[in-house]
Amino acid sequence: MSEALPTLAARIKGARRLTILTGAGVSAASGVPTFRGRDGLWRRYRPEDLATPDAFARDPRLVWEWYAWRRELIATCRPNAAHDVIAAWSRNPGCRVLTQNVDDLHLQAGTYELVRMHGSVWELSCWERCAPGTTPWRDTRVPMTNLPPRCPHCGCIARPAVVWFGEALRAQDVDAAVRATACDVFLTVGTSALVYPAAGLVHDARQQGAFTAEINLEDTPASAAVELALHGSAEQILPAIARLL
Ligand code: BJW
Repeated sequence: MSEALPTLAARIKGARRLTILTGAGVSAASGVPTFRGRDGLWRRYRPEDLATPDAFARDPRLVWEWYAWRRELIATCRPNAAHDVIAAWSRNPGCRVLTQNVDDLHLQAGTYELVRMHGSVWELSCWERCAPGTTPWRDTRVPMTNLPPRCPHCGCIARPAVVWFGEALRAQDVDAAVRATACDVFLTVGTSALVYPAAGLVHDARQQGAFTAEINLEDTPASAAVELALHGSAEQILPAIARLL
């Protein structure tokens, strides 16, 4: 670790194009539960019961109760030191931030050039895909009453504007993420590197010649593929790197 921090800091300092991919671990210190970690959400709930279009079709109220509960929890959370460092770096030209997180804490921290690959729990869209309702709208009500909420355009059921398993990511987000793999340094932070297409980006970046690094509490499938795998918490390591720049 002692050598690794200055090495990564020097790479970041020398990079014209820096891309950062984040996952739930970046928000863990803010109090947002991860999915697969030690108190992760998938330890208590089955993804197929709650985070698929089939689950929503079967029981929209149940799925909405889960999202309403998560929204209440996230509403009490604030960005942590990891979000703050990433937001500061994002103001440098050539820095792009890709997040799988739906909590919007990167936005709250003031991150520029942010791609929210899996959407946001604070946005809704029309389940029936009526034309105006395919553009997500913001709804930050906490607590949510009268579940499930309705589409303001057609009156049908609304859904969380997040990407569930088996659903395609928005084309513009995939395009932006793929473009961002053409970079000098690709840093993957706080993600289990299990969920595609996000998990494939670090490999694409490396193939194009980027220096790749990972920050995580533990090894992931990406660890063996990156040049530098740093074990530790994002909220400690990122500020430590920022101090070296
Ligand atoms: C810390 C820390 C600290 C803790 N500091 N670290 C290719 C191969 C295999 C499968 C597929 C494939 N392509 C597609 C698939 C299927 C599927 C998939 O990937 N399945 C795998 C699980 C096998 N992918 C999809 O279905 C995607 N869609 C798709 O590809 O569509 C194709 C298509 C095309 C055309 C038509 C139709 C379809 C969609 C994936 C959507 C994922 N959605 C979720 C839910 C979002 C909504 C919600 O939040 O409710 O996104 S699932 C969940 O996982 C959420 C997350 O964004 C995502 C990733 O999780 P993340 O962020 O990595 O969190 P964790 O908990 O897994 O890990 C946390 C990490 O942090 C851990 O490693 C900790 O150690 C670490 N950590 N504290 C640093 N303080």
